[in-house]
Amino acid sequence: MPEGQIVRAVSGFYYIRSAEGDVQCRARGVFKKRKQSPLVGDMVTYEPTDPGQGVVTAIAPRTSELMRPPIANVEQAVVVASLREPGVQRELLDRFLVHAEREGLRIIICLTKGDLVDDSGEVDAIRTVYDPAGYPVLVTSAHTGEGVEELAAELAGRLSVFAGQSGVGKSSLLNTILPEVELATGEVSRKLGRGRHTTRQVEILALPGGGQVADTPGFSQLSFQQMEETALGECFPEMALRSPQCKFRGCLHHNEPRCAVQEAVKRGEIDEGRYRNYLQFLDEIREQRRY
Ligand SMILES: Nc1nc2c(ncn2[C@@H]2O[C@H](COP(=O)(O)OP(=O)(O)OP(=O)(O)O)[C@@H](O)[C@H]2O)c(=O)[nH]1
Ligand SMILES: [Mg+2]
Ligand SMILES: [Zn+2]
Repeated sequence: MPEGQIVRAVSGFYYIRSAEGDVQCRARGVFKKRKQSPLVGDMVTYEPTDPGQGVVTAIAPRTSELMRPPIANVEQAVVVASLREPGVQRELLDRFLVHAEREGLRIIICLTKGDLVDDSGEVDAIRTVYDPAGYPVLVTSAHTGEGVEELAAELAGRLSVFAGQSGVGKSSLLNTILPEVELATGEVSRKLGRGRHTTRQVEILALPGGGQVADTPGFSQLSFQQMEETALGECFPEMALRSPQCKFRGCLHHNEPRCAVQEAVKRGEIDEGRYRNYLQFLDEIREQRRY
């Protein structure tokens, strides 16, 4: 039976790209019974029915899986945040970073709308926070083309996902990288100061030089279901690096004595804002486990 990759999903239909061409499929009922659902990015086997149509019969094991945005098998996450309209939301950024780390993804932080800020102080401050975690920070502008070539080079040859709040300019940036596609973009609401959820579906697009990139709908909430307390620290690279020096194995870096992470925060080697977000997430995970 033929195989292919799900590149888009719309209300129960899966659009599959395969050597045979593009095929529109439904999923076999058995997936629903198993509470399994195909995701964009899945490599699947399908059974052709009519020309250009078929039924998904099997899903290959995933190398990674994100629930928000929902996509499988990505290798790299481009975490998109805008410097203005709306400004960078550090907490949401850190939330997504945890999920991307958990899936072992390569990560790039992409700051958009660089044309709206004149001094570099703000960007430098963000770099100071994320350098110790090992995340490259790229500044881009869909209006001036700043950083676009650099970003395109990072996308080459792999499957990446653009993820971030609504209105930060994910689709606009992809339009500058992929001039032959015309993704819809939407104004940021002046009144609410946020985007209007213009992109409604996850869609995988082919890059001209090889590789693929997925545009996704913006999100503003992200929870930590099915995450263990002890796994959280592993998703903050600058903390994971130091935890072997903590006195206690399984240290949660909260109020344990002789904790290398808390000491590094005090010395200013770990950003305080990152650490605060870590504690906030730890609290949320504990709350969830209570039920
Ligand atoms: N000044 C400036 N505005 C930009 C830039 N990139 C995007 N915008 C504007 O930001 C608004 C939102 O852009 P979109 O590309 O639709 O944002 P998005 O992240 O795809 O939003 P959703 O699809 O809702 O998740 C639009 O009005 C764009 O014109 C930029 O580099 N500079
Ligand atoms: Mg969009
Ligand atoms: Zn510790």
